[in-house]
Amino acid sequence: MSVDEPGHAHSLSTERARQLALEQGFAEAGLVALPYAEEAQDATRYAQWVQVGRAGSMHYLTRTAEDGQLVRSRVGIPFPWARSVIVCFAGYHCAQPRSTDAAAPTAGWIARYAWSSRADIAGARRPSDYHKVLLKRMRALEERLHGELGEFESRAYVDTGPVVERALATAAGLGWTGKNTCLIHPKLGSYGFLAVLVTSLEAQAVPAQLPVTDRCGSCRRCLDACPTGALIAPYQMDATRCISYLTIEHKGPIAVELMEGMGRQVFGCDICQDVCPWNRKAPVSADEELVARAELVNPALEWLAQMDMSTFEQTFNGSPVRRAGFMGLRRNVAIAMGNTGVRLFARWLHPWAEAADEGLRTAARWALERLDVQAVPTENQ
Ligand code: B12
Ligand code: SF4
Ligand code: SF4
Repeated sequence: MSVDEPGHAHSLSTERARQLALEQGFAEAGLVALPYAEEAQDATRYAQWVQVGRAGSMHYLTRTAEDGQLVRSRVGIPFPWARSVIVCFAGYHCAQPRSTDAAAPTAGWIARYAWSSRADIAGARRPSDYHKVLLKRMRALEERLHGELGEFESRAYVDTGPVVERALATAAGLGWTGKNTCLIHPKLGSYGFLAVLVTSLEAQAVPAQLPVTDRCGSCRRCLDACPTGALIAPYQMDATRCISYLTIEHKGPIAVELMEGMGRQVFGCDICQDVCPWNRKAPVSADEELVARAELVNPALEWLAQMDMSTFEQTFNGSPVRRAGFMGLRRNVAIAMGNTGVRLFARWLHPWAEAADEGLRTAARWALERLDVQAVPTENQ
């Protein structure tokens, strides 16, 4: 079927967009015609979220255009030429345990999305990062469309573009916004990445896809399970309390009152998705470029603690975990150690309690106190 049907020069149908996305290896895809019906409501929600300080130090979320509007609140602000967005979903669910399953008391937790690997030319497993893996697919999709339709404006993004991907995914009919704020696909669940291609193509006037209705019902498992109270109300997150933000995005010392709730999470957090019933039935993803690395599932805290800068680089080069940084990961490990009740960890925590890095020092001192082991006194104490 041709994309460019008579009377629809430079236009695109949902079916064709979806077909091309699936050919690139995505599990699902949809098309949004701009402006979409809920755009004003989403823009208001976004502005309110930013206004009350929920974005913390993620300043890229609060950037404004010359007229004062938040750049991300509507696709048309950064991209005045945009007429449609192709939204793609790539699953990363796997058979490995959940963060909420029983585990060794000395094990930490790295979020599922960061476990990924792919085979290199020699067949060896190398860490992979969904940003790179999926951007390559989006660029191939973009190229196919340009081959078929010629000149038009387009921008492909995975996570880092100035758009609210979950709002677009909902508008594309890929799922609903759960009370945990994740995009939940009715069959694939929420363990999925989103990728977008913003285009100047008119979306063809096919009957609009039906929005997926909210299927959370009376459930509130995610709200009850969130250990730091980041889900302040259904569908509302205070990112500054979210373990994912604290362990990945936030640099420096973490507020002491949040440390206990962080439990054993050393990079990201899966709790509000691991308790979600819609992820119980979700199929395991067969994506060859997003295969779980066994060593990152329930990693021993001691293994992470003994890493020096060079082993950190070797282990996490090409992996999303690198974003936390060497000191950031070590800080998170210190907090997780404090939450284990395993006093033997004091041998790592004592030297860290004297570290020059304030984030690590604060975390290690708190952990020692929590393990009820006396911290080595310093001139500051
Ligand atoms: C900043 C950010 C974070 C922040 C803040 C998260 C947040 N809830 O806002 C932190 C660091 C905490 C974070 C954590 C995670 N993130 Co993140 N993150 C982003 C990023 C870059 C921007 C999100 C954003 O704009 N937030 C602002 C709020 C207001 O937007 P929103 O939550 O998306 O809400 C919109 C809609 O949901 C809707 N909406 C809001 N309220 C309501 C209420 C109702 C009733 C309804 C119907 C709709 C609705 O309108 C909002 C505004 O338009 C996106 C990528 C992107 N460019 O969009 C990835 C993204 C959202 N993250 C992703 C992932 C995978 C994660 C983690 C699972 C990682 C992990 N395991 O640690 C956790 C999940 C935590 C959670 N429960 O959301 C995926 C989500 C995939 C999915 N299936 O939902 C994305 C899309 C990245 C990607 N390309 O795949 N993330
Ligand atoms: S990712 Fe963790 S900390 Fe963040 S909202 Fe979900 S359960 Fe709470
Ligand atoms: S745990 Fe329950 S309330 Fe939370 S997102 Fe899943 S279905 Fe919705």
